[in-house]
Amino acid sequence: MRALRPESTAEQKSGPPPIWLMRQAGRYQKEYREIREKVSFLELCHRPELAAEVTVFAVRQLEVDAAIIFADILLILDELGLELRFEENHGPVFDKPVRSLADVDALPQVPMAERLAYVGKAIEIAVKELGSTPVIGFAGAPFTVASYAIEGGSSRNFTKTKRFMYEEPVAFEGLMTRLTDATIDYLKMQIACGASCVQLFDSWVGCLSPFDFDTFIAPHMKRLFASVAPLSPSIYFGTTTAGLLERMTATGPDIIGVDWRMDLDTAWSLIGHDRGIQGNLDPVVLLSDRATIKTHAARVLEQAGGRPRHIFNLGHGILPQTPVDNARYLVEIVRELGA
Ligand code: 1CP
Repeated sequence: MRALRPESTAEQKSGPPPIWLMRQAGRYQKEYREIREKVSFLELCHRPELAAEVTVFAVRQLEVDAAIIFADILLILDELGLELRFEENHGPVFDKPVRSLADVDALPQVPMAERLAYVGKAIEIAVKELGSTPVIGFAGAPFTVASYAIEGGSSRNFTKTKRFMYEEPVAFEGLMTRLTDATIDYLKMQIACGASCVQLFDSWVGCLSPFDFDTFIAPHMKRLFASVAPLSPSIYFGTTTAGLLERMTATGPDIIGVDWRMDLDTAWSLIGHDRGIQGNLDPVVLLSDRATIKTHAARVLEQAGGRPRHIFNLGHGILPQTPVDNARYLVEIVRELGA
């Protein structure tokens, strides 16, 4: 938890940075695939004992410093009635996308914390199992979640999302407000259930211009972080965010998560060293040999400069074809080099 605390200063430097890996529980693990042969992904999310089991297993297998609760950023949309399903080899599909003001107005008012209580239950179980290892709670940031709602699934260029934002600003604003309310409710519940910190996944926000971020996104993120700040530290993660880092920082998170498309030291200068940074090894490096992993991990550590508020992580989720041994080696080498 040291990395999360603002009072950490350069003078206090000691030891390697904390490390965890985005998507550390998942398909690259044989044990996860075995569970998934018996239950669907959504069933796994809905069963607290099983969700906690895969969460805890990842921590023990990789020997990382934090757990992230097993869940998904899209669960919130399912509860809003968009009818989430996962198509084989195709990813998420929503049969009832949001494409008009009428669609936004028709979204049901649901008690989100209550509906997603099964995630809270999984957090409680994982916290109990893990003792002093912190459990990170999470949600999708409203823009990234809105993109799935509007596109009806994954997207490459976010054309439907952006057209909706430009042509129907009132409806888009309404959708963002609804998602922000639901996300605040959901995160507060996760913190109450024992999450030590929360991460907001704004994976696709980097598709926006700085002007669009300021106009359509920033006010919602400010409200979100202001609501969470009294209760828990927060991490704001996005990819291809080089043009947005100062703006993301200004919305109020404690830590910014960055991908590998930018040097960590350059990113940290833009964010400001009074904030923490998380990242930023390219997940593809983990498909390589040990010498390559060591070289690239050393570069990230060098760029972090031994400052105490660095959390070592990948720049995006671990890839399904990653050998488990390579992920374990990364954790080992970061501890060794950072010592
Ligand atoms: O078993 C399977 O096939 C399911 C694959 C899978 C997994 C393991 C999905 C479907 N979600 C998850 C778990 C998950 N998702 C976690 C918890 C596990 C952990 O980190 O250890 C987290 C934090 C997420 C977050 C998530 N889901 C994001 C944000 C992070 C990111 O990678 O950018 C996004 C975009 C999703 C949506 C999603 N969930 C699953 C799929 C296939 C997708 C679509 C991704 C896309 O559009 O490209």
